[in-house]
Amino acid sequence: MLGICSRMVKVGMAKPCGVVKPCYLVKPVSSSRMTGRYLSHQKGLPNLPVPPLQQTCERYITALEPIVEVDELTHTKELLADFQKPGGVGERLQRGLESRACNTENWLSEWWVQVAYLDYRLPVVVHSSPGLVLPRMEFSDKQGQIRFAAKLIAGVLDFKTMIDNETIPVEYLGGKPLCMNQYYEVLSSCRIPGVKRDAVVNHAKSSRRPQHITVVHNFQFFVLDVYNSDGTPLTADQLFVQLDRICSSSLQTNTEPVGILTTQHRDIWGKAYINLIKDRTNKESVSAIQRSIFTVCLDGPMPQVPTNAHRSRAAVQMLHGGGSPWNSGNRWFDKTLQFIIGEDGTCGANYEHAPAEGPPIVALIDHVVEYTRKPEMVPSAKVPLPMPMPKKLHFNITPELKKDIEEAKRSMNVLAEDLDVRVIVFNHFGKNVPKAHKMSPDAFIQVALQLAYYRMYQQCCATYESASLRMFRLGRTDTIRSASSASAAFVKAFDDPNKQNTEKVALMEKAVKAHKAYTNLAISGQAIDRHLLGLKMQAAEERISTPKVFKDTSYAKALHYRLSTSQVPSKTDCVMCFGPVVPDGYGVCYNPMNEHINFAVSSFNTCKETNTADLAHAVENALLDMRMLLEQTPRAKL
Ligand code: COA
Ligand code: HC5
Repeated sequence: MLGICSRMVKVGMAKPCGVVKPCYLVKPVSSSRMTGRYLSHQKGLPNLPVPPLQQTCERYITALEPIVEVDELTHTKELLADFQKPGGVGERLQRGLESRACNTENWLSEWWVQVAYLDYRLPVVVHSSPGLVLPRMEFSDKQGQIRFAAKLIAGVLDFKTMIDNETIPVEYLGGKPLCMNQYYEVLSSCRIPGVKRDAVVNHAKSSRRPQHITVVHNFQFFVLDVYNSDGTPLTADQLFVQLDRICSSSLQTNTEPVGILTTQHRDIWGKAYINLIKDRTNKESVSAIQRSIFTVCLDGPMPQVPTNAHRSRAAVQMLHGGGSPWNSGNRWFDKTLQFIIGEDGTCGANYEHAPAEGPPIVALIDHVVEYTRKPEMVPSAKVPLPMPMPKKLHFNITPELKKDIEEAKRSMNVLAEDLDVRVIVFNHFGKNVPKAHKMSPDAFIQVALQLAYYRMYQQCCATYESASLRMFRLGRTDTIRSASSASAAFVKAFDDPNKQNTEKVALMEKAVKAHKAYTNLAISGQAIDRHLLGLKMQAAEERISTPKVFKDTSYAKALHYRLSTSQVPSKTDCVMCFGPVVPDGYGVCYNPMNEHINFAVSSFNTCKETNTADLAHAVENALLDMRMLLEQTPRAKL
């Protein structure tokens, strides 16, 4: 079994004191609090390996076969032969990487966070930060909204106790324990914009641990202390009182929604940020948001849509807020974790991706949802401690900042218009059917995606699926390349009337097995993408010119992921969503449950070649047709 699962093995978590330093912190904060058991768990994890050079070169060629032209492949083979010849540049870079691996906790993580996130300059909104849509809750007015928000906050604080006590259950993948560092990075942290490169700060480990969250309502920000003076967390009832006070004191919509600045292109926001924090009040307000444990967005309405489009509208709300007339200004998108709650029962989250992958966020949310479903506690007889009024955060908006805000609104609205995101619930089957046919459900879904794409475009495309590297200390992700020669052979044969069903089934089995094999090598640190990135980064580090293999059209094609996909499983019946990573591509996130699969599919309206609804429909048909083929075809005994 290879699903990420947690076993109730309590492992005390220790402060990453130097040994397990979160490498993407710009200014590492003091590291004296965590104790031994977390450290010994982390220390016991293997180091991320550097795969053999020749293996990566061979696997790279194999991966290119279904996605580049024959002459491009021939050319790339020549470049690779030169790259890996004895005494060549490849060997030198490989040695450099191996020595980096000996001298760091993880040779890749810091580079990855820089390249994938902090140096990436498109807005985090849609382009980087995922949204998470929870099932619609049973409330439909302001009181219901804040009652639910109060419970949710209490649930997050309950989870935080496990973080503070260092008792998050260790998770396992394929029977191996996983790195737990990401759990310690998602609360009390925030991205900080820079003019050329961003940074992430985490205040959870500072000596003055943050005691407050931020709440946004009608585009106005408030600081809400969530601990009583005796150190106990505020109860849901106390939180309700405080949220009610916040809402009553922010009945008017703020006409200068400073939060919208965080939706901007990062260079533009980086410049505006310098201006913004020149003012002392602004600087203090921004700092309060950055330091807060997390943010709660109490949203206003969203545009009316038919009932069957509610989940898709919720995906829009979680990804970007719907544009400036709706809720995009009711956010601080740099905040690592924002919980979003509408008045109509819609709820979910948006998270800034740099500090962590989806699974830790989902584990936190699963816990919170379970917590909110517990029957209401009878208010304790104890007289509640007096609570200070939540503090409103003030901003002084100069004419220049006003211009920046207007510009941010315009860009956000263009992006909101451009994104077409749809949530579909595939109700016919879930993991049960592939399992009954002795196939990996994830591989089955990925092969179906390949079939769907091929049917729409009569070609295969470079496809990305996230693979967890958390078996290794400070591991993040590598790429599973779902378009393989085996998947190409299957999708080409599927609608070919000259092929027998038995042959199609054999090709399907081969494709599914090839995918599972790639998955297994990816999660064990033997995939190609992060290694190739590492070799390229090592060349930059050693100040030698970028080797030709990385300037090659094949490399560009290999990285142009028209299908960017990710499986994010959860206990709760929810769905994660993200945007495409190329202008002419799709984002596909799915949550396979036992008897159904939740999908979120996205693409850009400005691209004439893509269509979200068509791909979603094609995926449903591919899944159904693959099942039909299996059911109609007697298989040889395995
Ligand atoms: N026959 C029967 N059952 C099978 C099977 C087979 N041939 N192969 C797998 N299964 C079962 C598994 O035992 C597992 O059972 P469970 O439901 O009881 O857990 C289930 O099917 C799912 O396995 P599979 O579909 O193969 O996928 P996986 O759970 O191993 O996940 C990845 C694959 C790639 C998603 C996973 O390895 C991973 O890396 N996840 C992290 C991704 C991530 O980080 N995403 C977010 C990025 S921000
Ligand atoms: C709430 C979870 C959303 C999943 C986000 C995700 O899969 O991000 C991928 C991260 C990675 O390193 O593979 C990137 N991707 C969205 C481009 C697939």
